[in-house]
Amino acid sequence: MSIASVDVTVTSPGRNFVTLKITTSDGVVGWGDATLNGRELSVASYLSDHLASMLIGRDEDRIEDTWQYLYRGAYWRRGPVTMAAIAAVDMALWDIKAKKAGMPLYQLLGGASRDGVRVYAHASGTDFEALSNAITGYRELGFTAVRVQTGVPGLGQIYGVSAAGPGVRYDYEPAKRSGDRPAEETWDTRQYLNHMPGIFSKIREEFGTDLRILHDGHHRMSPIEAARFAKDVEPYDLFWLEDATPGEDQTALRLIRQHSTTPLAIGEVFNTVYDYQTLITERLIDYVRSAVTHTGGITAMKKLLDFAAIYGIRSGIHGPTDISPVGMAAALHLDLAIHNFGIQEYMPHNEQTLEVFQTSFTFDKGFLHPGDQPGLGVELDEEAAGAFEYTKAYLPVNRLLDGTVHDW
Ligand code: CS2
Ligand code: MG
Repeated sequence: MSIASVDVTVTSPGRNFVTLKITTSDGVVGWGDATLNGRELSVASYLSDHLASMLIGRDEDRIEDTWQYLYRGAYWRRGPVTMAAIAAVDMALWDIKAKKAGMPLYQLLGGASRDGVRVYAHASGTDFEALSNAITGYRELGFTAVRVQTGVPGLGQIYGVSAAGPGVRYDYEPAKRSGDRPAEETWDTRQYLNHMPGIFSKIREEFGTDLRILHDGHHRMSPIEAARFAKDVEPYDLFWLEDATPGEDQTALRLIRQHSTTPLAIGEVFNTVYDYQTLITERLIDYVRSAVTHTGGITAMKKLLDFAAIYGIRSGIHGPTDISPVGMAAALHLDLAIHNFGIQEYMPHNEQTLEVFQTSFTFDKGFLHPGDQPGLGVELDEEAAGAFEYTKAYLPVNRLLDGTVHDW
């Protein structure tokens, strides 16, 4: 058998997604997520204009060889666009292999190492009252872990903070439909540094010590600011502090480690194991944050997590709404199988998205399970997808009070 056709679908049921479909010569279909928030069309073109023709006629069972062919053979390596395209091909081929074997993908990855995958929700609010309502709401849904983000007095809308009032589901869309230009937001690290420790203190007072609290710094602190923040929040026992400082300079995290034992997570903007090499071998992080969709797929992610396991580092796979249900399912199969599982991010997709993607993963009392359908367990309804046209949408640009473009 061989790969007979390769198709790319760009659809926008409330937000943009890119999905790859690979069909074999005897009609087995595999799906891959190629969604790169704000740069979706770049990945769609990389797949349609460059990779599709190279894949036709290849043996669909040779997943490792195809991965190496697309990575090493491309000459131009790494980067989010390339690795999202390779990831989509890889996911689709694993989906096909598991369907042909008649088993859920996690069985091909070594079988289940746990009964379910602990997930965390995004609780946010413009002030503590709204944040507290959001935490309460997610706890009532059975979540045992929440990422907490809140407004900072004096600053306007901050990314990652739901603008919905009390009583409305507290999540946010990671990309705004703002025409040809991203929206802009204002930031001031000093106000943030002075405000957040008090918020964590109030959360612990109100919700006790069992609740796992995560927080995302979105790369906005300098290394020394991140070191101060990580030290200041130590008493509140965070499950992790994410993206405390820009991670391209991996050695910057040495400074944070020197000052604090707050667990660190980084990597949602990384796309190969090389982005982690110092972080992992020097144990500068505790959780690997990459998305399967942005890191070359299941083949690459399994190798990265096995490498991290040697150093006592666990998974914290990225799972926002700008990872499609296909990418989420790929994460869940890995989460269920690997030994060094940490936690899985879970921002539930909206109703329109779940009309387009037929999913089989299930949520129960704070845990997800990928299901036991053969393959990934997600199918794209191409007809439903056709009803939602691509619409430009971008993450906001972040500026300091004096107008300087700031880290994101
Ligand atoms: C966030 C995301 O999920 C997270 O940890 O950082 O909202 C992230 O900013 C977006 O997924 C980027 O597209
Ligand atoms: Mg993040």
